[in-house]
Amino acid sequence: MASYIRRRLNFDMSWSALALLLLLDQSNGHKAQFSVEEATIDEIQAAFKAGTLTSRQLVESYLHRIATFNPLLHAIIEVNPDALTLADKADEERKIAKKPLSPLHGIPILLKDNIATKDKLNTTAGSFALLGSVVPRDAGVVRRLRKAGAIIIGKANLSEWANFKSTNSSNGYSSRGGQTLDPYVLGADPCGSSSGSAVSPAANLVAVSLGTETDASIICPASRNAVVGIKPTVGLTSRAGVVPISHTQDTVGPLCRTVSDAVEVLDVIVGFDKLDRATRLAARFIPKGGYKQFLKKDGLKGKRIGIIRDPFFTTAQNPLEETLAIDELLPIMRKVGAELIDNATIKNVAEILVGNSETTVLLFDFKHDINKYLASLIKSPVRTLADIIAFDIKHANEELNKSGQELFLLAESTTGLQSMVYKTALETDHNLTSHGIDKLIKSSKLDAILAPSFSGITSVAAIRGYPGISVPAGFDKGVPFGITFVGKRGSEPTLIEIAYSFEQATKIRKPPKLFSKG
Ligand SMILES: *[C@@H]1O[C@H](CO)[C@@H](O)[C@H](O)[C@H]1NC(C)=O
Ligand SMILES: *[C@@H]1O[C@H](CO)[C@@H](O)[C@H](O)[C@H]1NC(C)=O
Ligand SMILES: *[C@@H]1O[C@H](CO)[C@@H](O)[C@H](O)[C@H]1NC(C)=O
Ligand SMILES: *[C@@H]1O[C@H](CO)[C@@H](O)[C@H](O)[C@H]1NC(C)=O
Ligand SMILES: *[C@@H]1O[C@H](CO)[C@@H](O)[C@H](O)[C@H]1NC(C)=O
Ligand SMILES: CC(=O)N[C@H]1CO[C@H](CO)[C@@H](O)[C@@H]1O
Repeated sequence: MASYIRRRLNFDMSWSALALLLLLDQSNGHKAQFSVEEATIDEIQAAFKAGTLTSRQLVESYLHRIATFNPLLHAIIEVNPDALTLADKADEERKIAKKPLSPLHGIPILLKDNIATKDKLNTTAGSFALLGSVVPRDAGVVRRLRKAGAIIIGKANLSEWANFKSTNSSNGYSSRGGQTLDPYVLGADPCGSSSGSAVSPAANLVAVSLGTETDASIICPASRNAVVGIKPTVGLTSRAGVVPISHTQDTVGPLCRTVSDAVEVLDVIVGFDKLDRATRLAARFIPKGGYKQFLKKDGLKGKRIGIIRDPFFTTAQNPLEETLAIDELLPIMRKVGAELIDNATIKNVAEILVGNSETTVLLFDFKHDINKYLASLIKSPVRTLADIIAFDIKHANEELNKSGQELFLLAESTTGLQSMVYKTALETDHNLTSHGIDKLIKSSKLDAILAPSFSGITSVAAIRGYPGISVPAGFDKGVPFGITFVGKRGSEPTLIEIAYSFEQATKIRKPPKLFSKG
């Protein structure tokens, strides 16, 4: 308890220091200039409208911060050489626009390096094996971003191959991009695999970003870098053109400083894509009028939320600190009207966490899906998983320096999607879900469940493509942590109401001191 109170004092001090600096700034008589630090999409759009900011100035500010801080943070693997040209184009379009533009128009967005772009940027999942590969087209989500007028500012560093190469890997490390650092505590684990996608908005190197998740890869880095991560229902966002792990579990989602920013990005990237069959089924979940209508300050009112203490409040890292801190947030949630069902239990959660059905599905999917992705490339140094394995051995100094490739080898030994082993594992995951979380949600009439983000809650959601949202919940010795709300497929409207209301009631995010004026 004592250290938690001490942390709260630090928190207050950093804000007063920041306030003092801002005052000094004004007393210097500097002309008020738009500061990108903590700027939201709505604030940026308001400045565009008022004529006090152009996309070019905005992109220049971010490029300046990237040049200053990225050599240390390694959060960004490549910057788009055309970013300023695209900004000029957006500025021109804004001048002559006859109808309202998308909220993302003229806004720079960073993409995890496993999301394909048909431009000067490489798409490599952080591996030299894909350097020089030429993609056939933009990824489905990128096509939607460009149509909305967003500016692709670069590619984010990641845990190489989205962390499906080795179990002995370092979060945020890729052979091409080096080690991504957590901007709050440089020696802390930034988590992964969407590490750069979380660190970059956290340190205000970009406005907003996209990551991908198979299990934890958006939720965990969002949590460790004090940003909001939305892991959408599988199929809500197209995976076409994304270097895959698993068509069963992969999903693309936003990492942003606020729930509102994340929702504005989500609105643009969701929808049907003929190149990803899962989007056809999930399209029915997209509400008329989009997701912004669910940004309700009183969104927690009347929501029934199950708190899964066992085992998630005990197996998470720094469990005591996080549990105590989260416990202090519960009365705030109750105060704004949430009904918390404490100690709710998912009966078979241990089976999900220690069983191997999830890993089995991923290993079978990976071989099938990565071979399909590689075959679709116009040009590539590698065409099959076997080629990647051989490439890594040949370039061991670069590719096998920090980890092995035992997951690649296990995946290569799988025998295809018709295998009974695969089918049984898929069925096990269905059963674990219907007998577990589904039963709890139904019997306790829950709107969502809640647990620390850095916990197995991500696996409960992952095995059946359920969505989750991580929101900042506190700092432990300076390292951020979040809590995650999970619901059934298509429950994004409810999760957004809950997450936004929680964020507005708690306002826990603060920028990392090392990379801000404070
Ligand atoms: C893509 O990779 C090639 C080969 O290393 C490099 O020359 C090029 O600059 C890279 N593109 C960008 C935008 O960094
Ligand atoms: C939750 O359950 C544990 C063990 O059964 C118990 O010690 C704890 O007091 C319970 N907490 C609440 C808030 O009900
Ligand atoms: C890792 O890289 C360093 C620097 O390039 C090199 O000295 C070392 O031998 C490499 N280690 C392995 C195991 O390849
Ligand atoms: C993981 O890799 C590191 C660095 O190569 C090595 O020191 C360590 O022994 C490895 N651990 C396991 C469990 O393989
Ligand atoms: C899944 O559940 C069904 C019905 O409850 C059962 O018949 C089947 O054997 C279970 N499958 C697996 C793989 O456990
Ligand atoms: C944009 C950028 O800073 N990219 C760097 C990513 O990390 C690699 C490896 O350290 C550098 O070579 C790149 O310059």
